[in-house]
Amino acid sequence: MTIQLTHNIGGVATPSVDGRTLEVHSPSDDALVGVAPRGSAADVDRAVKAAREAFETWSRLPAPARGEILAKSGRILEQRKDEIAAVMSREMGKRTEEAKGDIQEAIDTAYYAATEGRRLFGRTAPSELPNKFGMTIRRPIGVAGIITAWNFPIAVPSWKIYPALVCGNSVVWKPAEEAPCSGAMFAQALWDAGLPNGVLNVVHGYGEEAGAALVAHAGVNCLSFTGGTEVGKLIASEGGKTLKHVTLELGGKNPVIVLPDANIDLAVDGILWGAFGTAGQRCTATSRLIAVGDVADRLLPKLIERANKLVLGDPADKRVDVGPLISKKHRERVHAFVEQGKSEGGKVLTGGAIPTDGPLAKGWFYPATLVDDVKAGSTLALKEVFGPVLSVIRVKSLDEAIAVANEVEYGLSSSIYTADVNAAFRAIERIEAGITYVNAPTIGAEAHFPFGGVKGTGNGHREGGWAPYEFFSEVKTVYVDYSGGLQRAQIDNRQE
Ligand code: UN1
Repeated sequence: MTIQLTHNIGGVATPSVDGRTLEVHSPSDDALVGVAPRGSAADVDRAVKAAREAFETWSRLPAPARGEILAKSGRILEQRKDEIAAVMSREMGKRTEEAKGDIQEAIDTAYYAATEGRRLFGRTAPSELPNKFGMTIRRPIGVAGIITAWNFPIAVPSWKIYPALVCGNSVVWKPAEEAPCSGAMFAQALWDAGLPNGVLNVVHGYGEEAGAALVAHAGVNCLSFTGGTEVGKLIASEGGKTLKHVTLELGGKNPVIVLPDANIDLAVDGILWGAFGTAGQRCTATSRLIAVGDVADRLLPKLIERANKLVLGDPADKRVDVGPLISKKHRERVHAFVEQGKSEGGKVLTGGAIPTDGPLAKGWFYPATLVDDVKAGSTLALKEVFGPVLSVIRVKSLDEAIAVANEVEYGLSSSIYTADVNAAFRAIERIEAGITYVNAPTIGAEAHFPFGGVKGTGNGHREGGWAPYEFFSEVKTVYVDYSGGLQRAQIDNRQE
């Protein structure tokens, strides 16, 4: 049965003003999964107006009361987890187990955000003058525009929407056009939990249309975006024209460094999960294996053997390890990177060919691929692939490994496998990334720690944990002078 979606503006289910729609096809077999309205500037404008109106009452509700609605939505997501995971898996190709993990990340975020409503701390500090009190409080910003990617259709939106709401903002959200059905189910959990009309508005559509309209709209005060680096730069510059606060979560080219003293079997487990989990379609995916000294000779035979055994296929089938890529076009891009890697001297150890037989021919499948002898500085060593492709770069020392790890334009996640605590701490200190794992894969960030990256991965903000509440609220400094007289700072407390 095809899922029919609508925008939700001010609590009203509504088609696009111009009546246009877009289709959602499963990457597993190209079947039609859903039809969503294709929003334009007119729909965004209506949604921003609804959000602005709702802001007036929502922002005045005490933050702990806002938090209670969020907690309830978390409980609803728990009840609906299986049902939502099935839709997510169907529309964007994530394995069911991983789809449940995606939803669990949102549940964790709901409960964290709910209790943040009882913190949203300000500070006090002593005044430099007698009988005067100084403190800060946090105020909501206004309307938050949120634009998210298809690879985490619920977890990543939850990192943005929950903190925005508990801080007292209202939201206009454009979910990814490839995964709007599970996105809509996430929003429904909030509405069913009692979120008042207009506090969260959903406008479906494409980035160039609905997304661009949201970025440009003068009634939107802050923007939070997860997606590609080029689009992120555009959003920062367009949003800057109306002085919007902007937070960006962009690409990655995440390295795992393996030292000769590492536990090889543990490294193999971590590399396989990091590189081929979610078919490599995570911004945290392990994309480069930087093998130090002779470790590659012990590591690669095991990796090849295990990668060969990974089952490609229907993400709803429990026996499957790797689902499809999101689209035919994206698969072409991934394959082109592998071809480019070969032309630059890389050797394909396993994978590297588009399946053409049986049920796999119906979807956008691509096998787990290992490319050895990738040269530092080459295309495959530098560019984000966003697919199940792992480049092996051989180096001589830890110093060289760290230099190679840092040669890319991105800096999201990273990992080192070693038994040497000194080496681990050197890597922690020197790898240019927002996240470093020791003896664990590059994926699997937990909802209550800050998440984000340096360099081309973002613009300095973090999601997750305590960080986003700073972004989604503004500080007000309050001075209360109870001296009964005029006291002049910097002057009356100086005797010269
Ligand atoms: C993303 O790929 O956009 O750490 C987010 C992880 C997940 C989040 C990934 N918890 O891999």
